[in-house]
Amino acid sequence: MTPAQAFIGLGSNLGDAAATLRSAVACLRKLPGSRVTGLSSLYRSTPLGPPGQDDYLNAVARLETVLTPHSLLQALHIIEDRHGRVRQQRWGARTLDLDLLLYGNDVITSPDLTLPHPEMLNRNFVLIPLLDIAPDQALPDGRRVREASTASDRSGLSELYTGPSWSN
Ligand code: A4P
Ligand code: MG
Repeated sequence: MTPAQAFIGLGSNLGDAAATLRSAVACLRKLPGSRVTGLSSLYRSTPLGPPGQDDYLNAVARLETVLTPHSLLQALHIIEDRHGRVRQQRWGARTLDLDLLLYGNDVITSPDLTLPHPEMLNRNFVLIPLLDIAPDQALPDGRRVREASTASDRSGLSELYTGPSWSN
């Protein structure tokens, strides 16, 4: 089976967020039938959502995988759970959030999975790290992410570590 290329958004704003994201990347590297082929810089970002939350740390990873989109999503949920993720308030604080942003050119609208991730083009904390590792990334509709995005400014975003070495 030819592997698909998937992009995963990582976010954390509870506890030692940098350690959590480092550990999450280590888990991604161990996923069966998968290989991490790219990792963005690590960013600090202003929280989107309910007030009173700490800043987030965000990054994006590229994965080559033979897992199906749904089994990959399930694997991401297991990694979230392993890091103490408790689903409470929508957009509320979390130890680890793993979003499947893109999976090849798949377009999916099912109750538990929407692809491409519906908010990815509106969030600079997803777009800027994605463009770090895949500057010419295309969407299923053929447009480039760069052209389709509405959030390529860097307001509220600061690069903490340049390049992928933060995860080592
Ligand atoms: N789901 C559907 N499609 C997907 C997909 N492509 N990837 C479903 C991942 N999950 C997907 O997600 C809710 C349900 O969405 C899941 O059961 C899954 O089957 P969740 O992670 O349990 O809940 P959530 O994260 O609270 O809600 P939501 O709407 O996914 O929030 P987001 O979009 O993940 O946003 N601010 C900053 N600065 N940085 C952040 O990273 N993140 C969020 C969360 C809010 N504010 C933030 C950040
Ligand atoms: Mg989520």
